[in-house]
Amino acid sequence: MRPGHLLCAAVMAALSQPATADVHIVPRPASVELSKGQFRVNEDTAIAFESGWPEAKALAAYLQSVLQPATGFAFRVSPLDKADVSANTIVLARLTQDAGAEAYELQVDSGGIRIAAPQAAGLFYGIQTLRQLLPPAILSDALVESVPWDVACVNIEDRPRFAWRGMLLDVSRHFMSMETLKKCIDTLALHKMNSLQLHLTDDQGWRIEIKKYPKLTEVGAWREETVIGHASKKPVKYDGKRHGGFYTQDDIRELVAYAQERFVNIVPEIEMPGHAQAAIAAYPELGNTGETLPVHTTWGVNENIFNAEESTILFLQDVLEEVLDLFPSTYIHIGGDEAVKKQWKLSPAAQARIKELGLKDENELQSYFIRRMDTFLTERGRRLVGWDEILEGGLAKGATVMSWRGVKGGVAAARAGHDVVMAPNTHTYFDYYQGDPALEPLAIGGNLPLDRVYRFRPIRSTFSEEEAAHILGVQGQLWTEYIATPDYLEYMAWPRMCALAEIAWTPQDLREYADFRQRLDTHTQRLDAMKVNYRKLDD
Ligand code: TNX
Repeated sequence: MRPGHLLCAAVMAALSQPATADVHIVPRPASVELSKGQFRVNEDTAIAFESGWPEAKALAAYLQSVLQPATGFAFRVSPLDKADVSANTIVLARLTQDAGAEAYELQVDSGGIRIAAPQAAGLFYGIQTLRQLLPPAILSDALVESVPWDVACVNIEDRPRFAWRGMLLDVSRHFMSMETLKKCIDTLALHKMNSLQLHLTDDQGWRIEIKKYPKLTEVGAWREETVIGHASKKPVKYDGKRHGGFYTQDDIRELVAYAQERFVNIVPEIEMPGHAQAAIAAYPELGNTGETLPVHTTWGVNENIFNAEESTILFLQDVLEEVLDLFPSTYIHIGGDEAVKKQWKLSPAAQARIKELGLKDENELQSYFIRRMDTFLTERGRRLVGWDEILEGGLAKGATVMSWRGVKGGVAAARAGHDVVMAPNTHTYFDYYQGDPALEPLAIGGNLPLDRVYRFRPIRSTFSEEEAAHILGVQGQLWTEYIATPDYLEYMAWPRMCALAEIAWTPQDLREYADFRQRLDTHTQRLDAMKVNYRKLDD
């Protein structure tokens, strides 16, 4: 037998444990032991939480709130020391051994259910697994009658592979409602995803209220019209309809709190120095030409970038100051991609600035710009993250790199000692087609079917242990040039985000496409119950 066959046999043995024979959890847990029998949730089932653990109390209420709508049962909630836990109880308990911040154990026997974790996040993920052990209809927000709410007897020990399990949502190209964002957070949480990067600013719209600079939203949040069809198709046609919207600071606070309750960290992205036309439309002095520009109405890389004057750097730091007040995230994304240097090359002011600072060229000016933001954020206890272009011209040590132009930038960054989030357009751009373009709704281009996403390996076999430790995780991107509605957003996101969740969570040696694909047949019933408009599976 060739070595390949041996490896294959070992993987097959792992995959054929009874584990996934009857439980179809996505992402697949690290360890599942299935035994005979089941526990039936009924109108007398109670919930008990570890006494003196306020987060467990809050999660008991959360568990009650997710089990009630479909079952119609009350689920009495009480602390463990007061509860009669002899039978018919779902217990949320503290696990004393240090299994990791997000780890949990879940045991089901015919008498009851016990979820235990060292920290609250683990309890939350145990609850998500429990929701998937119940019949898919449990995820319905309306009463579902005559379903036996049975849970198979099982012993699960689980923890994530990566700490950064993310999705990017571009709310600049198309504004998305609070309701859409909340549903998105709920769906991510079910998949144990823990990071949502909001791409809040770009050429086509500025989407966050900044008190000090009201024109950013008064002017920058609205564009006169939007290109129809693919932007590369000439002649370009426009719809003549004003598009826009923004999140007030109260909206942002509400959203951050909603996400926190679901263990999702929102990473704000404020783009600089490129992708800046909406901001320049609001405050022309931020640009290089003095020209008054409109908020951009078509797609593509744009040469209108911020100038690098001290006043502009301070303006953007004022913006970040308000952003930091709203978002508790350690990581703050400053963009950094696709900053075309043409205007800096032509601008006498930019050239004078390069001289004054003793820099070599425009790349070093970008690097200076980013370093200023890095120092600003670091002084405030935060960490800068940016697209892989921030490596060009040198990068401050503490900065984190998001690798989008394939994995090359990420590999180089990890080698240079930076933390990395893998977000390559080769495997994680969910704005790309997922089937034959002739049969799919209009997308930006590309070809990224589900199985290709699934096969992505964030850690290369050539990485040293130290380099591998710099890979924080993975992120799936939803750029929304061609995604104008919540339905289409869900169509592009799911089930590809299910595949990404499994890359992010499941040990590599338990990942196998055929096994995943089989579980998806059950899992899509859950998405149906949640009314998520996922793309139907190919056979
Ligand atoms: C490149 S990815 C961009 C975005 C576009 C996306 C479309 C990145 C850092 N920049 O501005 O929306 O391609 O796929």
